[in-house]
Amino acid sequence: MDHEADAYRTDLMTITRFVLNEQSKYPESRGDFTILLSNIVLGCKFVCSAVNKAGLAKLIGLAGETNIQGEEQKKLDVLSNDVFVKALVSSGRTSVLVSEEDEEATLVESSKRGKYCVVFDPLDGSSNIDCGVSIGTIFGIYTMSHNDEPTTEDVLKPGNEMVAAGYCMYGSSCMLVLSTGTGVNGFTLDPSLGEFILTHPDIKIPKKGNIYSVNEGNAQNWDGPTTKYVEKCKFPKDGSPAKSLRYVGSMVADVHRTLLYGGIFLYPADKKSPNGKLRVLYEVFPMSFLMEQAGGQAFTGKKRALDLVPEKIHERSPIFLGSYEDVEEIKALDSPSSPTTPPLSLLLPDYNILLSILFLQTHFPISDAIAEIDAMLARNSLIGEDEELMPSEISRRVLMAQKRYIGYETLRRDMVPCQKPGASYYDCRSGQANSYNRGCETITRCARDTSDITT
Ligand code: AFP
Repeated sequence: MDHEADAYRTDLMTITRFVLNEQSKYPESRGDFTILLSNIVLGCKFVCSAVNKAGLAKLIGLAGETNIQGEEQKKLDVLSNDVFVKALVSSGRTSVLVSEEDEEATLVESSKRGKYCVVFDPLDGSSNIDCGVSIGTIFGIYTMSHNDEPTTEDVLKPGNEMVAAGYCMYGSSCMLVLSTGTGVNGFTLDPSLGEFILTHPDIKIPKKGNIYSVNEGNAQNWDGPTTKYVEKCKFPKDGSPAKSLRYVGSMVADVHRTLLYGGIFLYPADKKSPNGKLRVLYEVFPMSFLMEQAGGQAFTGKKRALDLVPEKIHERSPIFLGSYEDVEEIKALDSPSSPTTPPLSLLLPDYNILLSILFLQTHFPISDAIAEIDAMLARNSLIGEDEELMPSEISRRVLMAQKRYIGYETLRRDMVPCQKPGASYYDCRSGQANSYNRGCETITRCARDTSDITT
């Protein structure tokens, strides 16, 4: 008889035992985190049981309310939110709670306050409830940095200040994945014991994966780098196999698969949603925290996701997260120094060559303007060294070069000649513009597409 294997099977590491073990590494710890976590675990067990019974108990269906994002709330959303808010407040270890379902943060009454702030989405992916697809709870935990009255400012902090994050997935099994900042561990609920048991110790995401996960129905509204990346997944030019597409539309399920199998999950910005769809505090941050702890990366399209500093509790951000090398590829596409970034001449609309001469004329003598344009064109090998071209031919070649850049169509829709009297540049239609000065003029640039226009 294999006693050792037997012992292994009977020596069950429950989530509480796991956290107590962790706690014992910090002699000054008073067990507050363990108490907080047990209350989160209780909420997860309750929601798991409610989700399992949903079909039978008629918990699905509209509750007749809409949440603050204007989405229809389901009964299960309402129930899950109530359960978590009550479990967290009654733990006596929290001061500020932010839930996806509540417009305002909950500031816990003084007699029940503790040193933690919890941001959470009690039931993410709720549009999947009715068809029994995996859904989940996502949470992130901050500590209060002072003893004064709690305010929402206490959670408007970058994700890299979170002390723990996790999710619970209500799927074919109920799994809680947790990081307290020292790696990622996965616990599966044993329904007969009612305990989460450590089943996936020290989860590491594969360095590179062969799955990409995105809502491709939004493709017509994506920007250049996103379109280019997804094209690369489907039609790799380096001889590597094409990636498979998997998309549930439930972040917990999509991120869970990404964590275990590798690859990339993206919810990018698009024309309709310039900040993406997913919420920074209780979707982007906790999942980014877990990804980094598992050896992956999370990127917003501009910077490391965990370095974002949210200004509002329900703020959204684009997100690209997953295997280290897959996210590196996205970053390379977005980098301003990337050779794929179109230069100024290629960002201008099709009658650009003349317009750009005019534009430059307002700042430079005409000879400098022409020399500048020649240099820009030569850098892109549009004109051979001995060629002498008419402006119309130059314009035609520029237009063709522009079209080779996937982001060009997107860009054109977004930019219109500026209507302001005396201005000679372009405005963003999106309203997502940053203004800055070039010479004596104010130039408006679109959020991401045209960031290189400053060059
Ligand atoms: P719901 O809670 O409305 O189902 O939204 C789920 C979610 O916030 C996240 O879990 C998914 O990753 C994402 O939205 C799916 O969004 P799309 O339906 O736009 O693909």
